[in-house]
Parts: sequence; C-alpha cells; structure tokens
Amino acid sequence: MNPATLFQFELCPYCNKVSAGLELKGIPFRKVQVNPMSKKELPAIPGLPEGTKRKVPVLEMSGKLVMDSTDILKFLDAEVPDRVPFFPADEAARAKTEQIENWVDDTLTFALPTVIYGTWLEAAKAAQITARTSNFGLVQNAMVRAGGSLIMHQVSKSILKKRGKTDGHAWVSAELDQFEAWLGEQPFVCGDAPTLGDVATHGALSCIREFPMHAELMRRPRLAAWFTRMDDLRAKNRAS
Ligand SMILES: N[C@@H](CCC(=O)N[C@@H](CS)C(=O)NCC(=O)O)C(=O)O
Repeated sequence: MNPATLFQFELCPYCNKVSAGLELKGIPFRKVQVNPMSKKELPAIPGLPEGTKRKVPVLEMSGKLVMDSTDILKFLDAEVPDRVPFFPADEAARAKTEQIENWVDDTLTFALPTVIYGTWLEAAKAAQITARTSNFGLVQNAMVRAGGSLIMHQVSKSILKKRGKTDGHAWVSAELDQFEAWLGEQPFVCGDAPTLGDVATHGALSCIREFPMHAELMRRPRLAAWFTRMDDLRAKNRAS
C-alpha cells in the first residue's frame, strides 16, 4: 500500500484522531506539519468554495484528498474494512460509538486546549512543541517561541468564557468522568474491540501526553488501563 499523507498540526486533537485511525488500521503514512500561519503546505482542495477557511487535518490517500476528521475516519474504514472495523454491526452499539465521537468533536476537542494552554507553564510548553514541530522559518520560529504562549493562553481563556467554565482541569476531569461512564467495566466502549468512539477519544487525548493532565488521567485505574490498551494496539498494528 502506498503511504498516505496526513497534513496536520502536532497539538490538534482532530489531527490526532486521524493518526489513531491510521495506526489502528495499519495504514502506512507520513505526517506533513502545516505552518499554522501560512498553511502553505496544504494542498488545494478541488471544489472548495473560495474564501472557505482552510483547516487541518487533510488526508491524501489512494489518489484522493479528504478533509474533516470524521469524514477521514469513515473513509479509512471504507478503504480498510476488515482491520479494526470502526462501526459495530449492532445498531445500539453503533449509535453509542457515534455519540461518543460527536462528544469528542463538540466538547472534548474544546476542553483539551484549556489544559494544554491553560496555565502559563502549559502555554509555554505548547509554544515550544508548536515551534519544534511546525514548518517555520527562523524568524517565525523565534516569534512563536516568544509570543506563542501569550496567544495560546488567550485562546484558552476565550474558550473557557464561551463555554461558561472557569477551570480547564475541572472541566476535562468532568468530561473524563463521562467517558468512564460510557466505558463501564468493558475493555472498550462497545465491548471487546475498539470502535470509532475509542479511536476518536484516544486520538484526541494523545495531545495531552506531555502535559500535567495526562498524569491525572493515568491516576484513574480504569481509564489508564483503557488508554494503555489503546496505545498497545496502535503500536502493534502500526505499519512499520
Ligand atoms: N471539523 C473539523 C475541524 C478541524 C479544525 O477545526 N481544525 C483546526 C485545527 S485544530 C484548524 O485547522 N483551524 C484553522 C486554523 O487554525 O486556522 C475536523 O473534524 O477535522
């Protein structure tokens, strides 16, 4: 199989959802870090109305360009249906796993930046990671290292305000309670095998690996066991 190309930002939860899907399916791929300011690496998407905001992730695979993390995961499942099917056959299980993916897109992806950029220390770390992984020139790199944490911290504050929250860690913690309730005592949210909801949640949560919230997550025994299970499966299936 020809390697796919994932155009992404390193700390983008939507992009990390796609990485999780590609790894579980065993699809070889390379990442192209997109410059968040110019987005010059992003390929032109045919048919995209002029003036549409260009976003990551974008996946190039089998001669096609696909955007939007949910559409990309559906596309991957159609391309490689037999390995780790994302959609269970049972209707109720399918509705549950889709509900969890919607929660990832509508809630978790907004809550996570508040524990990635929420405190000055977190924001400084996020700026370093962005500068390290993005395709910046020398001047931009220095600017992001210096000013990125200010902007990121502001982004976190504005998300909290918009969502009527005051404390990002408490918010993410409450969302993790919700995911634990969905998980129950099962290995994965719909039983013995991972489905879309596991892929999306594990992908999005991968963004906080280098941040203090990750340690909080790993202090929850059931969640930590699930997270490690998903990590192991991704490592086992990942195309070399
Ligand atoms: N619904 C889209 C949302 C993608 C999205 O919002 N991506 C953000 C990065 S996390 C983006 O590219 N924003 C444009 C920008 O930063 O200029 C998906 O699921 O892929």
